Amino acid sequence: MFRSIRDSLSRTRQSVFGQIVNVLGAGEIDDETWEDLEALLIQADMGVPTSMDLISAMQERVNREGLVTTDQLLEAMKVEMRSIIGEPPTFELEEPRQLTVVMVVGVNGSGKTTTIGKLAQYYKSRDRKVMMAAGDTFRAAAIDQLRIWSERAEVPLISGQPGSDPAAVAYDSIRASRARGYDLLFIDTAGRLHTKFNLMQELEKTYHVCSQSVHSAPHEVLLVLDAPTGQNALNQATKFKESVNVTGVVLTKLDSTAKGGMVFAIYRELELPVRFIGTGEGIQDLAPFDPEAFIDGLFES
Ligand SMILES: Nc1nc2c(ncn2[C@@H]2O[C@H](COP(=O)(O)OP(=O)(O)O)[C@@H](O)[C@H]2O)c(=O)[nH]1
Ligand SMILES: [Mg+2]
Repeated sequence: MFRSIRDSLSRTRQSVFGQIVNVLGAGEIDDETWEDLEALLIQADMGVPTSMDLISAMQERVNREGLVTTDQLLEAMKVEMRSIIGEPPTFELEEPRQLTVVMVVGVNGSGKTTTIGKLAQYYKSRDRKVMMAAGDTFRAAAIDQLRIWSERAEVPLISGQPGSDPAAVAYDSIRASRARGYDLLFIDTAGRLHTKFNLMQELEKTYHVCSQSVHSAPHEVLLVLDAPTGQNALNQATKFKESVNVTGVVLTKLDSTAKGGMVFAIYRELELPVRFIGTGEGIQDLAPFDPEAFIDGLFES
């Protein structure tokens, strides 16, 4: 697991955080050092407010504690990064109950369907009885794609006809999970609709069906964000948050970008916990988010 987070951060480490180590080790800390640091953090997609907060927290420590060596500065940065992440709220997905319903939302191409395949495999291997629902009914190909993942993970799939009502598929899948004794249901959703439908309204309908059918469902609404799209992904996230009660983030494609700093913007700006990281296109390429491993992975060479 550690290796997987570490490997997926190699681009971030090489391009940005490696330079941060150089800046911190370049000699006396002056205004230019802080400016260079801030530029690098923004380049890593930490976002302006989060980067500025981190810099001022570090400046305060440098002044108060008289930090000078590269090691001291790096350690201070890691501690401040860790405090941005804080302690996550309870992960409802992993709490014991008869049936846990998880909606997976996000724009097209962010990695929802792939992530459901990976999550199904991950939790199946942890002795959960997993089922999937093909709630992206607007494209026949989306249903087929989830079917392939359900076969790979060897978990059952509930689907409807292409073009059918996604909320009805959600309803059917909840009934099927109950009837067949499954305890973890992942519902895939559309990321873009034909123009006559409103995506957020459709998601709200599915959300409503879940909450009407199972006590306090959906227990998690996981928002899948595509790390390479950076600030754009953060803007989308705000829209999803306004519409459904998003409870956590899966950050995908961290293996293909240098923008690992996004994790901190997700915590600080969106106030959402990151639950998993996508580290590739295969079924095993998923790592539970571990703050210490993540932060260490940004710096270690
Ligand atoms: N490199 C990489 N590619 C990913 C990852 N997650 C998903 N993808 C790819 O992103 C593309 C879109 O994924 P898909 O699951 O269809 O997205 P959806 O439209 O949100 O359901 C596919 O080509 C996936 O293989 C990841 O963690 N790393
Ligand atoms: Mg999909």
